[in-house]
Amino acid sequence: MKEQQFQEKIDLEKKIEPKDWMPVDYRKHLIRQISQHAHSEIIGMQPEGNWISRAPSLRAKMILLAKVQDEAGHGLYLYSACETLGISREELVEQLQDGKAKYSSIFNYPTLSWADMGAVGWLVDGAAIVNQVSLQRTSYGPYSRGMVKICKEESFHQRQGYEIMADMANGTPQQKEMAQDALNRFWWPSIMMFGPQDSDSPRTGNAMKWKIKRQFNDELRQKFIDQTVGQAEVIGLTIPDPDLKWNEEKGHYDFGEMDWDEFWSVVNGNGPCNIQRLEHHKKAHSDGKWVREAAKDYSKKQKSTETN
Ligand code: BYC
Repeated sequence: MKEQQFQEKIDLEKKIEPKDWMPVDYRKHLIRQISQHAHSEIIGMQPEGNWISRAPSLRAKMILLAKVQDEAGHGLYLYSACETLGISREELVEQLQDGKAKYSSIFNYPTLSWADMGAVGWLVDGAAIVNQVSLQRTSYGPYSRGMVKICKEESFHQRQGYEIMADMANGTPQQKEMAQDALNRFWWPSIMMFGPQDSDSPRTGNAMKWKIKRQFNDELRQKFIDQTVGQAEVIGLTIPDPDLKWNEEKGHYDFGEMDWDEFWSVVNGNGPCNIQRLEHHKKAHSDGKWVREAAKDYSKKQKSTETN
């Protein structure tokens, strides 16, 4: 009965709020997806943080710093949304660090040149927006509201990345080569961010029934490809896919086969930077222990002063 009422509410596009009744599996599904999303934002700071000290101008440095700081903010909104489901921040961090929780595969690729900051903003944030615009309509209230704010900031991120790519593509032949190389390395991992093909996506059934996901992985991937091809053409770069071709009948681009062995290998912890990313997170978390303790003590002290 409760389950039926819950589903009716979802079907009527009403939001589920933290204190509402929800099936155990809906709660678990949300904790998994929102926490993975939060971890992606936090781990995603590393490949870009790598270039803050080497940004080519003060303007570029300020913009990159602001972007990386935004990602930290996104992680915090998402951890807070996840905590409304009855799990603590400590547990979430533990699940990330011991490998039980995932984060986006894309952040296990290295950022080798300044042009990679362009490719990450343009393609990775670009892919994230396509996914997250759709998630603004997710059925869980706190996740949905978090997505609205995050999407606004992601669209600035996407533009800063595209600006870097455009400047480099219009620069010296060597700069153009760097931009093309970054596109070559980030194209396939970016389109794999949308997850496995629908036929291989075990979570999609429940996610769509409960309106946690609002569009299929393949649908979102196609949308991203359709909108990105023209952007590459405008700045004179070539997408590294010989099978990419406009299909007049479908009104979409056809594209080549993704390397699913590579995708699953990265997802399962064997990508080029998986170990490095987690080690870095563990070190930063342990170095920050005194700050967390001091903040807790301070807030305890404040509370006891207020009650006295
Ligand atoms: N990477 O049944 P499926 C950002 C896992 S970051 C790793 O399709 P689902 C940003 C999947 O979790 C953007 N794992 O699952 C930050 C599942 O494993 P489990 C991050 C992946 O959940 C800084 C299994 O494969 N965005 O914005 O229905 C700088 C089966 O897959 C991936 C989000 O996280 C992957 N790419 O669909 C720049 C959005 N793909 O949990 C940008 C929220 C799949 O069963 N998440 N897996 O062990 C989602 O929308 C969905 O979770 C996904 C996957 C579309 C990613």
